[in-house]
Amino acid sequence: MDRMPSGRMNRAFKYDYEGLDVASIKQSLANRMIYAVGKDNYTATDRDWFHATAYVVRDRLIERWMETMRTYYREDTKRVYYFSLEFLIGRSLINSLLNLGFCDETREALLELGLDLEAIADLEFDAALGNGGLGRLAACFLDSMATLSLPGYGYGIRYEYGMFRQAIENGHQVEHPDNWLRYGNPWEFPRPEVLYPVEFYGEVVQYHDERGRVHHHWQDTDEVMAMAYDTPIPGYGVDTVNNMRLWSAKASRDFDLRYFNEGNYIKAVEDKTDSENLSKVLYPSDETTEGRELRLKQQYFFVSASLQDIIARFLKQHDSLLDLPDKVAIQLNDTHPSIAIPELMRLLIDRYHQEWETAWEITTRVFGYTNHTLLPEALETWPVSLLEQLLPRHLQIIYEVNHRFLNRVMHQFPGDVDRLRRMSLIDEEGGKRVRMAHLAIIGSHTVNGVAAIHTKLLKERIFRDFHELMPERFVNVTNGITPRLWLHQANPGLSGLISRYIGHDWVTDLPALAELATFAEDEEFLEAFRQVKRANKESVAASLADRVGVRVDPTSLFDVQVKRLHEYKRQLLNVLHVVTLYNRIRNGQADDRVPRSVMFAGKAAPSYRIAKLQIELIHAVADIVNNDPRIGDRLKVLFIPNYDVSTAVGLIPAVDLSEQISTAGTEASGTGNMKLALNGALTIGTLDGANIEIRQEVGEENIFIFGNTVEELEVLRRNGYDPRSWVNADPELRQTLEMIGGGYFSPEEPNRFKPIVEGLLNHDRYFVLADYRSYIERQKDVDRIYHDPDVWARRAVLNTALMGNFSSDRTVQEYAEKIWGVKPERNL
Ligand code: 26V
Repeated sequence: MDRMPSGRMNRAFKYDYEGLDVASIKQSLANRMIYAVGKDNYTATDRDWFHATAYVVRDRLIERWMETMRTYYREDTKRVYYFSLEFLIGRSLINSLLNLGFCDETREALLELGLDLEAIADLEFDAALGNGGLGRLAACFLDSMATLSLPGYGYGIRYEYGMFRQAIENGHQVEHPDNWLRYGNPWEFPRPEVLYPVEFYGEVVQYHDERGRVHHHWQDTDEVMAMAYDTPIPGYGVDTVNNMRLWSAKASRDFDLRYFNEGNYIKAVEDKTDSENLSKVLYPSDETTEGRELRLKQQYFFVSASLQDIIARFLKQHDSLLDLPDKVAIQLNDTHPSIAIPELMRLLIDRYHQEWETAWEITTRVFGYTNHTLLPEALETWPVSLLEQLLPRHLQIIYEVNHRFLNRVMHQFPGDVDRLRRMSLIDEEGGKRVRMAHLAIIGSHTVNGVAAIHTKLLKERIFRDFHELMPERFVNVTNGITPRLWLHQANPGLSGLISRYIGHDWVTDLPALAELATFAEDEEFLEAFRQVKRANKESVAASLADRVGVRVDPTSLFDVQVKRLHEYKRQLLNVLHVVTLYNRIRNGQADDRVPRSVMFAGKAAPSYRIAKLQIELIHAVADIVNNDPRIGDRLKVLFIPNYDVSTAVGLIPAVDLSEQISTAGTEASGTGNMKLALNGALTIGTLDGANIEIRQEVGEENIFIFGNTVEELEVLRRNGYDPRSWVNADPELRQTLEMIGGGYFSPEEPNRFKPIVEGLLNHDRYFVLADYRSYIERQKDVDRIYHDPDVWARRAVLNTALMGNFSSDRTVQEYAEKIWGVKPERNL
């Protein structure tokens, strides 16, 4: 895509826009079944119908896609390139139909053929090319950029295997490969001709030219080819269709020839597999860096190919690379693609013969860097020794950047040696390592956090020195979510209701939901709202009976925590509440409590022992609680396996209570919190991440806040936090811990959960025990409010009504203005 069609093609190519009416769609379905799938009425399976339907949609995307690319070219629009190791897209069929505006027509056409659109759509595999929040954010941004007609391109890797599929066996997580391409991917277009070489290893030699200037030559490298696959990204209600370009590794012919010439055919084929393994699989451990060579190779592979592609596109229309920053903005989604900074320097200097200063000026004007985490173990560093081997020229450039940068710091803060040590790109302790966040900050014009408190903590804590040196570089851009997927598509009942009352504009103008607040006292509206929630809960209850084998009462309070399993997210605190409630019910201290169904879902990183043990604990508690006759329907505990985008879309509309209970100062933003509140769930949460801004919007009365604040935790830490003292002071907490640690939930293996309790008693790094009592109290308030369906419904409505600020349209607009300097393309 994005090639200017030659004049010849322009004249010769006449196409008709494919029709969007029922008759045209029906005709296309029949044609696509025969000519693309190669089956007829008699042999077609439901999956074949999925593919035929996808092709029908795709045909209608392509024309708009090509027109969009031609327009960007013709208008010479400044583009943004979103560099991300992850795009958590999920399914595309319904999304494309809704965005293009012929979902109902397609449903009708299929119905006339005796088929059910929703059943067919369920057969699509999720594109799960991401771990969690960071990857899903990238997908929401693509939707918003297209909807706003912003010229935004996603660049990433076409993993053959996405996020692992989680199975639960005997309460344990078992990982299975996600072979999502097994039946083919109808949305992608392979571009075998869009192919770039990417070099690894080798050595750098210096030479002087006739004018005595030093040049660097990187030679004797291994070469891997990057081949493009393009996926169209349609905007909602507009003709804009943007592009996501993902790279797949292909062996280079050089590779083959070397061994072929030696007559070693088998070795040649082995090597081919080796290099093609590069894009084989997504790394599944978020928030901890593993420091694996293959991961760094993936990063450089996609960054190098993308930059070559971007420069080639630029040079088709421009002569001077000095103008690159006027036409190109690149956003780095965390530090994962930050090797792009030395790579662009290398290309400018070694390939395009720019001076260092010019190259640096261009580079820093092109890049923006988004930080997504405050956890120290998630900040990427790479061993100098690894870079030296794998990317020797880049290491040289990094050293030079560091040298110049530290000189500047030395000038500003003479004699402050410790500051130099802290700010250096090289961490000298315990084997030299390159600090990728420092590289990203120095090499970008703007650094942003993803929620107000997160940005504040970046400035005050982890990047304090950098903020002191260049305060204007740091900005906040609070995350958002796309209302197209997370309300319009996920919750047709609520969407329909909203549109009947206030019209349909909210889909692209989420703040318009505020008008709903005027109906928060309207009996008829409240009743309709309650009925929608009830229907959503019934349908989830039915599917849970299938999927988990537990019957939940649809009138019970649906209390839900869905997110990656991580200690800082504190699923454990939730479990402590469950056990406490269980005890109270058994003791007759909870006769007035409403029935609750507590649901968990989320994946643990395969090597994260404690997180996996927590999954076991949830299952063990569920097993005891759900089968205790004294409890009956008053408390149910469920773990929903294999949480993914589709599961989220199915579940979120049915939730009453959203658990956002991370330790204050640990969750950068959270976006699940937004999805749930938008769908009328009330939040129980800490003053962390975007919870704080959600509280500001929906009002204190409509959210349940508990726990220590960042400042209070700071005091606890300073005074030497002693978790045991909290247990000694709280008999109910003590009983809860004794049950878990003493084998109440694991009678056949009494010590099974000891490590969890020991972790709490000895360190409690995330202050679970310090927040326990206030959490339990807040949960009681939740219960009290839920007792009155009117009061609850009113608060739920206000949540939906007042979440307008958290549309990713707003987020992307802020990036466009504050960081990218791009404008919507008006000619589309
Ligand atoms: C780190 C690593 C380390 C190396 C292995 C693979 C891998 C994959 C992902 C990550 C970073 C995870 C950071 C992340 O997902 N942060 C989340 O970003 C969300 C979007 O900004 C935000 O809402 C969440 O609060 C934040 O945890």
